[in-house]
Amino acid sequence: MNIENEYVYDFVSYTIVSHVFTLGYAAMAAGLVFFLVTSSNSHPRYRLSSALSAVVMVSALLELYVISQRWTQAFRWDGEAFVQAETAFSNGYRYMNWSIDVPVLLTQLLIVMGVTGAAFRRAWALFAGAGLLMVYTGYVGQYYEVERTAPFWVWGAVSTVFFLVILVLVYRVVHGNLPRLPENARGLAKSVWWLLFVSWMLYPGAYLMPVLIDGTDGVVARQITYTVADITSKVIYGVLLAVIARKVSIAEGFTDAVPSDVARVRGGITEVQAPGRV
Ligand code: RET
Repeated sequence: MNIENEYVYDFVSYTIVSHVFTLGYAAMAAGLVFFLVTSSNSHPRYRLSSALSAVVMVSALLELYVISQRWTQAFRWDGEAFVQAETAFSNGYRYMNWSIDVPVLLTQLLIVMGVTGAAFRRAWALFAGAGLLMVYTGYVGQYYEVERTAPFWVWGAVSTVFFLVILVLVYRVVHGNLPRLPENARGLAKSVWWLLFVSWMLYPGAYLMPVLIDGTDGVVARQITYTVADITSKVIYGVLLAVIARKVSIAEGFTDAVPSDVARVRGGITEVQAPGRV
């Protein structure tokens, strides 16, 4: 049982949550178009990252649409407030979505940072393993958020251990591979680390929200937190990786990236500038 089912909502609180869900899946739809349209801007080697962003967009779009429908079905207007209806609301859909998106988002990082071969396989296995364990242990814990008995804290703590493993690994993947990137992409790669760190921290914040803010304000704050986290950790993160992939592609001589950036057509002859000047 999630805490959302414990309350009666005034019109404003109920509709804010409803609108925030809509923003969430609309952002995923917009991201989907962006990633499909721009994937050919980078070298085929990095296009898989855009394809994976598209996968993340579709899975999150579906999940957020389902959760938003669930919100509508779980409460009904009784003339004064929104009260509990036949079905229960559940945040569990989010956890199921993360079990797709967490491994996929981390795989994108490996691709764009140029990790290949055995190093790729090793990091991927650690990311996928720790990612799934983090999500599923948290999933068990969230069932106890109303009573907040021992399992809520214990499973939350176990999940946090896997989260820390992921953070250390992400830090290493980003900073250990900076020298591989052209200079004009290094600052952006460091921003990816900060964006991931801050946006992923919002998820445990949302897990703890019933402890931090009790009542309907806590529910509104939690769904806003989730939506901000979703848009930054999936859409903005994907856009940043796409920009890095494009810069790396251009530096590696991928002349189709943005023709006006890398080549000047003079009298039908394409003159390619030296890598590093673009
Ligand atoms: C849980 C349980 C409480 C402890 C921790 C958690 C971490 C969740 C994270 C989720 C990230 C999700 C992403 C989804 C993108 O699609 C499971 C809430 C630490 C970090 C990035």
